[in-house]
Amino acid sequence: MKTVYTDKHHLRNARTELAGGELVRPFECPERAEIIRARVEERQLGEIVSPGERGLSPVLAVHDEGYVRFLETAWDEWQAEGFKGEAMVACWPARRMTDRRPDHIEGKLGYYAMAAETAISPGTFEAARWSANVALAAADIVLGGERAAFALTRPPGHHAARDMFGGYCFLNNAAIAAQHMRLSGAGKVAILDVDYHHGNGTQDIFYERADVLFASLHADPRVAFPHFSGYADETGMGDGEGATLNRPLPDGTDWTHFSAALADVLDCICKTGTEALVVSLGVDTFERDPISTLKLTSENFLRLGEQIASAGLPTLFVMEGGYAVAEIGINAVNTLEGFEQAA
Ligand code: OKP
Ligand code: ZN
Repeated sequence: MKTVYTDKHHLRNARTELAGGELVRPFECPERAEIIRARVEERQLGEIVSPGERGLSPVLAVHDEGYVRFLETAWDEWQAEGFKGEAMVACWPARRMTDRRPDHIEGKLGYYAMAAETAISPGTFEAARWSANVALAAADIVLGGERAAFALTRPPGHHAARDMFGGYCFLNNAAIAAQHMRLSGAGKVAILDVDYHHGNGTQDIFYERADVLFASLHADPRVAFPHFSGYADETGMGDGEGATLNRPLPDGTDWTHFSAALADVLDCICKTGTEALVVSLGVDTFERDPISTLKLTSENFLRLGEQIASAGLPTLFVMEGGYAVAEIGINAVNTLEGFEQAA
Protein backbone atom coordinates (compact mmCIF):
# COMPACT_ATOMS: atom_id res chain seq x y z
CA MET A 1 0.00 0.00 0.00
CA LYS A 2 1.29 3.45 -0.91
CA THR A 3 1.58 6.17 1.72
CA VAL A 4 1.22 9.86 0.92
CA TYR A 5 3.31 12.08 3.21
CA THR A 6 4.82 15.56 3.25
CA ASP A 7 7.10 17.23 5.78
CA LYS A 8 4.87 20.33 5.50
CA HIS A 9 3.02 18.98 8.55
CA HIS A 10 5.86 20.50 10.62
CA LEU A 11 4.27 23.90 9.89
CA ARG A 12 1.69 22.92 12.50
CA ASN A 13 3.70 23.10 15.70
CA ALA A 14 1.65 24.98 18.28
CA ARG A 15 3.25 25.68 21.63
CA THR A 16 0.04 25.52 23.65
CA GLU A 17 -3.11 23.48 24.19
CA LEU A 18 -5.66 24.27 26.88
CA ALA A 19 -5.95 21.05 28.89
CA GLY A 20 -7.30 20.70 32.40
CA GLY A 21 -7.09 24.46 32.89
CA GLU A 22 -3.39 24.59 32.00
CA LEU A 23 -1.53 25.49 28.84
CA VAL A 24 0.42 22.36 27.93
CA ARG A 25 2.40 21.27 24.88
CA PRO A 26 -0.18 19.92 22.39
CA PHE A 27 -0.86 16.17 22.35
CA GLU A 28 -1.23 16.60 18.59
CA CYS A 29 2.50 17.11 17.90
CA PRO A 30 4.82 16.71 14.86
CA GLU A 31 6.49 13.55 16.23
CA ARG A 32 3.22 11.70 15.64
CA ALA A 33 3.56 11.85 11.86
CA GLU A 34 7.31 11.20 11.95
CA ILE A 35 6.92 8.04 14.03
CA ILE A 36 4.21 6.72 11.71
CA ARG A 37 6.36 7.46 8.66
CA ALA A 38 9.34 5.68 10.27
CA ARG A 39 7.17 2.62 10.94
CA VAL A 40 5.86 2.59 7.36
CA GLU A 41 9.50 2.48 6.24
CA GLU A 42 10.58 -0.09 8.81
CA ARG A 43 7.75 -2.47 7.84
CA GLN A 44 8.22 -1.75 4.13
CA LEU A 45 4.51 -1.13 3.76
CA GLY A 46 5.06 0.36 0.30
CA GLU A 47 6.28 3.44 -1.51
CA ILE A 48 6.04 6.83 0.22
CA VAL A 49 4.99 9.56 -2.23
CA SER A 50 4.65 13.36 -1.96
CA PRO A 51 1.39 15.15 -2.67
CA GLY A 52 0.99 17.89 -5.27
CA GLU A 53 -0.52 21.34 -4.72
CA ARG A 54 -4.26 21.18 -5.46
CA GLY A 55 -5.29 24.73 -4.63
CA LEU A 56 -8.37 25.67 -2.68
CA SER A 57 -11.12 24.42 -4.98
CA PRO A 58 -11.39 20.89 -3.49
CA VAL A 59 -11.32 22.50 -0.01
CA LEU A 60 -14.10 24.93 -0.94
CA ALA A 61 -16.20 22.02 -2.21
CA VAL A 62 -16.61 21.12 1.48
CA HIS A 63 -15.83 24.24 3.53
CA ASP A 64 -17.39 27.70 3.75
CA GLU A 65 -15.35 30.36 1.95
CA GLY A 66 -15.55 32.89 4.80
CA TYR A 67 -14.26 30.21 7.17
CA VAL A 68 -11.31 29.32 4.93
CA ARG A 69 -10.38 33.02 4.59
CA PHE A 70 -10.59 33.34 8.37
CA LEU A 71 -8.15 30.44 8.83
CA GLU A 72 -5.83 32.02 6.29
CA THR A 73 -5.59 35.38 8.09
CA ALA A 74 -6.35 34.50 11.74
CA TRP A 75 -2.73 34.38 12.90
CA ASP A 76 -1.83 37.72 11.29
CA GLU A 77 -4.95 39.40 12.69
CA TRP A 78 -4.20 38.00 16.14
CA GLN A 79 -0.59 39.13 15.99
CA ALA A 80 -1.62 42.61 14.84
CA GLU A 81 -3.45 42.96 18.17
CA GLY A 82 -0.12 42.51 19.94
CA PHE A 83 -1.22 39.45 21.92
CA LYS A 84 1.61 37.41 23.45
CA GLY A 85 0.14 33.92 23.27
CA GLU A 86 -1.28 31.81 20.44
CA ALA A 87 -4.72 32.55 18.95
CA MET A 88 -7.27 30.95 21.28
CA VAL A 89 -10.99 31.33 21.63
CA ALA A 90 -12.46 32.75 24.83
CA CYS A 91 -16.02 33.77 23.84
CA TRP A 92 -18.71 31.94 21.85
CA PRO A 93 -22.19 32.53 20.53
CA ALA A 94 -23.91 30.38 23.19
CA ARG A 95 -27.67 29.85 23.48
CA ARG A 96 -29.93 32.82 22.53
CA MET A 97 -27.01 35.07 21.44
CA THR A 98 -26.67 36.53 17.94
CA ASP A 99 -25.49 34.50 14.96
CA ARG A 100 -23.78 37.51 13.32
CA ARG A 101 -20.06 37.35 12.56
CA PRO A 102 -18.07 40.02 14.43
CA ASP A 103 -15.17 41.93 12.84
CA HIS A 104 -12.65 41.62 15.67
CA ILE A 105 -10.40 38.56 15.66
CA GLU A 106 -11.56 37.54 19.17
CA GLY A 107 -15.13 37.52 17.92
CA LYS A 108 -14.25 35.69 14.72
CA LEU A 109 -12.43 32.99 16.70
CA GLY A 110 -15.59 32.49 18.75
CA TYR A 111 -17.74 32.45 15.63
CA TYR A 112 -15.69 29.69 13.99
CA ALA A 113 -14.52 27.58 16.96
CA MET A 114 -16.19 24.41 18.26
CA ALA A 115 -13.72 23.97 21.15
CA ALA A 116 -11.09 25.98 23.02
CA GLU A 117 -8.15 23.61 23.38
CA THR A 118 -6.89 24.24 19.85
CA ALA A 119 -4.72 27.32 19.29
CA ILE A 120 -4.03 28.79 15.88
CA SER A 121 -0.26 29.28 15.48
CA PRO A 122 1.85 30.59 12.57
CA GLY A 123 1.85 28.06 9.73
CA THR A 124 -1.31 26.31 10.88
CA PHE A 125 -3.32 27.11 7.76
CA GLU A 126 -0.54 26.04 5.40
CA ALA A 127 -0.09 22.77 7.30
CA ALA A 128 -3.85 22.14 7.17
CA ARG A 129 -3.90 22.84 3.42
CA TRP A 130 -1.07 20.37 2.85
CA SER A 131 -2.82 17.81 5.01
CA ALA A 132 -5.83 18.12 2.68
CA ASN A 133 -3.46 17.80 -0.32
CA VAL A 134 -2.16 14.54 1.20
CA ALA A 135 -5.71 13.16 1.45
CA LEU A 136 -6.49 14.21 -2.13
CA ALA A 137 -3.33 12.58 -3.53
CA ALA A 138 -4.12 9.35 -1.70
CA ALA A 139 -7.72 9.49 -2.94
CA ASP A 140 -6.36 9.67 -6.49
CA ILE A 141 -4.32 6.50 -5.92
CA VAL A 142 -7.53 4.67 -4.99
CA LEU A 143 -9.46 6.29 -7.86
CA GLY A 144 -6.64 5.10 -10.13
CA GLY A 145 -7.53 1.51 -9.31
CA GLU A 146 -5.38 0.49 -6.34
CA ARG A 147 -7.17 -1.43 -3.63
CA ALA A 148 -6.03 0.97 -0.88
CA ALA A 149 -3.87 3.96 0.02
CA PHE A 150 -2.74 5.62 3.23
CA ALA A 151 -2.98 9.41 3.66
CA LEU A 152 -0.58 10.30 6.47
CA THR A 153 -2.50 13.47 7.28
CA ARG A 154 -1.49 15.88 10.01
CA PRO A 155 -3.14 17.96 11.40
CA PRO A 156 -6.21 15.69 11.60
CA GLY A 157 -9.59 16.72 10.24
CA HIS A 158 -12.71 14.95 11.50
CA HIS A 159 -13.81 17.60 14.04
CA ALA A 160 -13.65 20.35 11.39
CA ALA A 161 -17.13 21.13 10.08
CA ARG A 162 -18.09 23.24 7.06
CA ASP A 163 -17.32 26.39 9.10
CA MET A 164 -15.77 25.25 12.40
CA PHE A 165 -12.32 24.32 13.74
CA GLY A 166 -11.38 22.67 17.03
CA GLY A 167 -10.38 19.32 18.47
CA TYR A 168 -6.96 19.77 16.77
CA CYS A 169 -8.70 19.99 13.35
CA PHE A 170 -8.98 22.81 10.76
CA LEU A 171 -9.84 21.30 7.37
CA ASN A 172 -11.72 18.02 7.13
CA ASN A 173 -9.31 15.83 5.16
CA ALA A 174 -11.59 12.76 5.01
CA ALA A 175 -14.58 14.84 3.87
CA ILE A 176 -12.51 16.67 1.25
CA ALA A 177 -11.26 13.32 -0.08
CA ALA A 178 -14.74 11.75 -0.06
CA GLN A 179 -16.22 14.72 -1.92
CA HIS A 180 -13.36 14.55 -4.43
CA MET A 181 -14.10 10.83 -4.97
CA ARG A 182 -17.77 11.62 -5.58
CA LEU A 183 -16.90 14.31 -8.11
CA SER A 184 -14.46 11.92 -9.81
CA GLY A 185 -17.14 9.32 -10.43
CA ALA A 186 -17.54 7.20 -7.30
CA GLY A 187 -21.29 6.63 -7.04
CA LYS A 188 -21.67 6.22 -3.33
CA VAL A 189 -18.94 6.74 -0.75
CA ALA A 190 -18.94 5.68 2.90
CA ILE A 191 -16.79 7.24 5.60
CA LEU A 192 -16.03 4.89 8.48
CA ASP A 193 -14.69 6.78 11.49
CA VAL A 194 -12.91 4.55 14.02
CA ASP A 195 -11.24 7.35 15.99
CA TYR A 196 -11.97 7.39 19.73
CA HIS A 197 -13.74 10.75 19.36
CA HIS A 198 -16.92 11.34 17.40
CA GLY A 199 -16.25 12.87 13.97
CA ASN A 200 -18.73 15.68 14.45
CA GLY A 201 -17.32 17.70 11.54
CA THR A 202 -17.62 14.90 9.00
CA GLN A 203 -21.11 14.09 10.25
CA ASP A 204 -22.15 17.74 9.92
CA ILE A 205 -20.80 18.08 6.36
CA PHE A 206 -22.76 15.10 5.03
CA TYR A 207 -25.73 15.13 7.44
CA GLU A 208 -28.33 15.90 4.77
CA ARG A 209 -26.81 13.84 1.97
CA ALA A 210 -27.57 10.28 0.93
CA ASP A 211 -24.56 9.91 -1.39
CA VAL A 212 -21.93 9.93 1.39
CA LEU A 213 -22.71 7.65 4.30
CA PHE A 214 -21.06 8.46 7.65
CA ALA A 215 -20.59 5.69 10.23
CA SER A 216 -18.74 6.24 13.50
CA LEU A 217 -17.66 4.19 16.49
CA HIS A 218 -16.57 6.40 19.38
CA ALA A 219 -16.66 7.03 23.10
CA ASP A 220 -20.05 8.05 24.45
CA PRO A 221 -20.51 11.84 24.21
CA ARG A 222 -22.10 11.78 27.68
CA VAL A 223 -18.55 11.39 28.99
CA ALA A 224 -16.22 12.20 26.11
CA PHE A 225 -15.24 15.01 23.74
CA PRO A 226 -16.85 16.47 21.61
CA HIS A 227 -19.65 16.15 24.19
CA PHE A 228 -22.40 17.65 22.00
CA SER A 229 -22.42 15.25 19.08
CA GLY A 230 -22.33 11.51 18.49
CA TYR A 231 -25.48 10.18 20.13
CA ALA A 232 -27.06 7.09 18.57
CA ASP A 233 -30.23 9.02 17.66
CA GLU A 234 -28.31 11.33 15.30
CA THR A 235 -29.16 9.50 12.07
CA GLY A 236 -29.16 12.21 9.35
CA MET A 237 -31.76 14.62 8.00
CA GLY A 238 -33.77 15.15 4.83
CA ASP A 239 -32.20 13.20 1.94
CA GLY A 240 -29.57 12.04 4.44
CA GLU A 241 -32.01 10.43 6.88
CA GLY A 242 -30.56 7.01 7.73
CA ALA A 243 -27.15 7.80 6.15
CA THR A 244 -25.50 8.68 9.48
CA LEU A 245 -24.76 5.83 11.89
CA ASN A 246 -23.45 6.49 15.39
CA ARG A 247 -22.35 3.77 17.77
CA PRO A 248 -21.31 5.36 21.09
CA LEU A 249 -19.30 2.91 23.21
CA PRO A 250 -18.90 2.83 27.00
CA ASP A 251 -15.60 3.60 28.76
CA GLY A 252 -13.36 0.56 28.88
CA THR A 253 -14.77 -1.02 25.69
CA ASP A 254 -12.36 -3.71 24.46
CA TRP A 255 -11.89 -5.36 21.08
CA THR A 256 -14.73 -7.89 21.51
CA HIS A 257 -17.37 -5.18 21.80
CA PHE A 258 -15.66 -2.74 19.45
CA SER A 259 -15.46 -5.44 16.81
CA ALA A 260 -19.15 -6.36 17.18
CA ALA A 261 -20.17 -2.71 16.65
CA LEU A 262 -17.80 -2.53 13.67
CA ALA A 263 -19.35 -5.65 12.13
CA ASP A 264 -22.76 -4.03 12.48
CA VAL A 265 -21.82 -0.76 10.71
CA LEU A 266 -19.78 -2.55 8.01
CA ASP A 267 -22.85 -4.61 7.29
CA CYS A 268 -24.92 -1.43 6.81
CA ILE A 269 -22.18 0.06 4.61
CA CYS A 270 -22.13 -3.03 2.37
CA LYS A 271 -25.93 -3.15 2.07
CA THR A 272 -26.20 0.41 0.76
CA GLY A 273 -24.24 -0.04 -2.46
CA THR A 274 -21.07 1.73 -1.37
CA GLU A 275 -18.43 1.94 -4.11
CA ALA A 276 -15.52 3.37 -2.09
CA LEU A 277 -14.61 3.51 1.58
CA VAL A 278 -12.80 6.31 3.40
CA VAL A 279 -11.54 5.31 6.85
CA SER A 280 -10.96 8.07 9.40
CA LEU A 281 -8.19 6.15 11.15
CA GLY A 282 -7.69 7.27 14.72
CA VAL A 283 -5.65 4.98 16.93
CA ASP A 284 -6.56 6.79 20.15
CA THR A 285 -8.76 3.76 20.96
CA PHE A 286 -5.45 2.22 22.15
CA GLU A 287 -5.42 1.02 25.77
CA ARG A 288 -2.58 3.34 26.80
CA ASP A 289 -3.70 6.49 24.96
CA PRO A 290 -3.16 9.42 27.35
CA ILE A 291 -6.50 11.16 26.63
CA SER A 292 -8.80 8.20 25.94
CA THR A 293 -10.58 5.34 27.72
CA LEU A 294 -11.09 2.50 25.23
CA LYS A 295 -8.99 -0.65 25.50
CA LEU A 296 -7.70 -1.81 22.14
CA THR A 297 -4.28 -3.49 22.15
CA SER A 298 -1.63 -3.14 19.44
CA GLU A 299 -2.52 -6.65 18.26
CA ASN A 300 -6.19 -5.64 17.98
CA PHE A 301 -5.27 -3.06 15.32
CA LEU A 302 -4.20 -5.93 13.03
CA ARG A 303 -7.71 -7.35 13.48
CA LEU A 304 -9.20 -3.91 12.84
CA GLY A 305 -7.49 -3.71 9.45
CA GLU A 306 -8.50 -7.27 8.63
CA GLN A 307 -12.14 -6.57 9.47
CA ILE A 308 -12.17 -3.38 7.38
CA ALA A 309 -10.73 -5.38 4.46
CA SER A 310 -13.63 -7.83 4.74
CA ALA A 311 -15.93 -5.15 3.27
CA GLY A 312 -14.07 -5.78 -0.01
CA LEU A 313 -14.08 -2.10 -1.01
CA PRO A 314 -11.48 0.26 -2.50
CA THR A 315 -10.25 1.90 0.70
CA LEU A 316 -8.61 5.19 1.55
CA PHE A 317 -7.14 5.41 5.06
CA VAL A 318 -6.92 8.97 6.39
CA MET A 319 -4.98 9.52 9.62
CA GLU A 320 -6.86 11.17 12.49
CA GLY A 321 -5.98 10.87 16.22
CA GLY A 322 -3.68 8.78 18.42
CA TYR A 323 -1.63 10.32 21.21
CA ALA A 324 0.35 7.43 22.67
CA VAL A 325 3.21 8.71 20.53
CA ALA A 326 5.66 5.87 21.24
CA GLU A 327 3.16 3.29 19.96
CA ILE A 328 1.36 5.33 17.29
CA GLY A 329 3.48 3.92 14.46
CA ILE A 330 2.89 0.32 15.48
CA ASN A 331 -0.85 0.85 15.94
CA ALA A 332 -1.45 2.76 12.70
CA VAL A 333 0.72 0.48 10.55
CA ASN A 334 -0.70 -2.66 12.20
CA THR A 335 -4.11 -1.57 10.94
CA LEU A 336 -2.75 -1.16 7.41
CA GLU A 337 -0.85 -4.46 7.50
CA GLY A 338 -3.90 -6.27 8.87
CA PHE A 339 -5.84 -4.88 5.92
CA GLU A 340 -3.22 -5.91 3.38
CA GLN A 341 -2.90 -9.43 4.71
CA ALA A 342 -6.66 -9.91 4.43
CA ALA A 343 -7.21 -8.00 1.17
C1 OKP B 1 -8.90 14.99 18.33
B1 OKP B 1 -9.07 13.67 17.56
C2 OKP B 1 -10.02 15.50 26.95
C3 OKP B 1 -10.30 16.77 26.19
C4 OKP B 1 -10.18 16.50 24.73
C5 OKP B 1 -9.70 17.51 22.55
C6 OKP B 1 -9.53 16.17 21.95
C7 OKP B 1 -9.39 16.25 20.45
C8 OKP B 1 -9.21 14.92 19.78
N1 OKP B 1 -10.33 15.59 28.33
N2 OKP B 1 -9.80 17.61 23.97
O1 OKP B 1 -10.38 13.19 17.47
O2 OKP B 1 -8.21 12.61 18.00
ZN1 ZN C 1 -9.61 11.25 18.51
